Amino acid sequence: MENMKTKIAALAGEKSAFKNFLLKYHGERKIQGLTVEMAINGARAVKSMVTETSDLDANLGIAYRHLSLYDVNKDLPKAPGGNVALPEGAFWLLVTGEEPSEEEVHGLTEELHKRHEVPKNVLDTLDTLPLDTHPMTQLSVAMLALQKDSKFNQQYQEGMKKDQYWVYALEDALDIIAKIPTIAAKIYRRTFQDGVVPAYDTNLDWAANFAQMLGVNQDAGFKEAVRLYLMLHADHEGGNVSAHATHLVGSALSDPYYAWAAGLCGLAGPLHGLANQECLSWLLDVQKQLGDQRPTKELLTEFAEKTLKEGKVIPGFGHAVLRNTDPRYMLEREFALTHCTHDPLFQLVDACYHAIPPVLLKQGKVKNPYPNVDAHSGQLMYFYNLKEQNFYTVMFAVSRTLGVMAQYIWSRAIGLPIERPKSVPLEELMNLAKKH
Ligand code: AMX
Repeated sequence: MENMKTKIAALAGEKSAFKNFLLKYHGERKIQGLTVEMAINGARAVKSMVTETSDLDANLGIAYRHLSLYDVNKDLPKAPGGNVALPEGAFWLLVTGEEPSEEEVHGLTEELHKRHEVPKNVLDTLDTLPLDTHPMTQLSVAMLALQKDSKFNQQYQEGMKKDQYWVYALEDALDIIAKIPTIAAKIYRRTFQDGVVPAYDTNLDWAANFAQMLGVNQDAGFKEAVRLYLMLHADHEGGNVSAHATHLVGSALSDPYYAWAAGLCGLAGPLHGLANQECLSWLLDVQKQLGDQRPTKELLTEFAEKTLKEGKVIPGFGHAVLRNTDPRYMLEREFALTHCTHDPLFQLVDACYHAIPPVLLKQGKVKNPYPNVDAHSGQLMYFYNLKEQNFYTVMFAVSRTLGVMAQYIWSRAIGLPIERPKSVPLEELMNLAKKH
């Protein structure tokens, strides 16, 4: 871990100086004209935040630092015998901006194993919740129950200096990343299975151990699928609801536990993280309606046209920012083409891939007719026997912990201040519009 700390320490001074230079010499420069539409419609695409860890290009998809997801998956260290980049490596890249060596990723995995123990009071707190409590609610409660051990908060109470903020942010980030798989597995096992969590295995990497603790499939393919899932969902810029909520709450110097608990509540929204569970429900519904018929492009075209005529959206297609097929979808598709072409649900996903974009294009109003990651993730989990859709957003959350924690560290390292945009009543917006 010393190596990661040294890298952040070396970069933090440079980045802070750069931020101060921008503020001093270019602070008044206009980068975008604000419009009434931007103020009303959720500040979409308004360049008004700093996120160091990743950047979303409408055509190329997300880049973790300078690397596309294809390059992340190709270049970063793998598990022995595996073909998928380890998510720990993605975290290293998101934090330091550098591709980690095998040794650095191995060291990080070891560090996470050392920190994995979840305090008994947190597990007991989960056990007080009714079993029909949504898994995302359980996860948010557990995150807050862990907060009493925040090192950032302890140090803050003891008068920590500003240049030490990132050091204790990193401490909390590592603790949260280390513990969240056990908490998620506990939530899965108590909500959907017998309540017993398979033993934590320090011989495995972070994702493979999580896959094993879920206890649904001992297949090596499942461990690879979970590595892929956790690597692909780790970060998606700073403006999405969960990343922004984490950043906003963190900007008040609330510690990483408080900040991520807020982010988790945002991730639980149906327009954000919950969308993947809706996609799988839609696919299963289509499968039921098709009955014994093989899913062909022609049948799916008919089905999609019918869905649109009924005034419904087709889940898993389109995106608020992307204007091309989501690379996360393409990487999941490549994985499925290697591991599960015989799966009837994959065959349905494949038919959708070919049939739906032309139907959406013909309709004429959709800005992006291509599939997003949610159109595939559920099929992979379902194939490996993780069938409870209510749990899928927790999988997403375990992964996204990497990105939001990496950014939390950087927000403190470069001293980003409390967020406080100016809001105005609609009438004032009208007055402003008349003036310009
Ligand atoms: N099926 C049918 N209609 C669609 C559509 C789809 N998949 N995607 C967009 N449209 C419609 C919109 O509803 C809108 O119709 P309207 O003008 O009558 O209101 C019109 O096409 C233009 O929309 P847009 O500008 O292309 O998209 P958007 O930025 O408003 O919305 C999104 C983006 C993702 C909400 C939308 O594409 C959608 O509802 N997709 C299906 C749900 C989904 O896949 N969600 C997961 C997104 C990924 C994620 O963030 N996790």
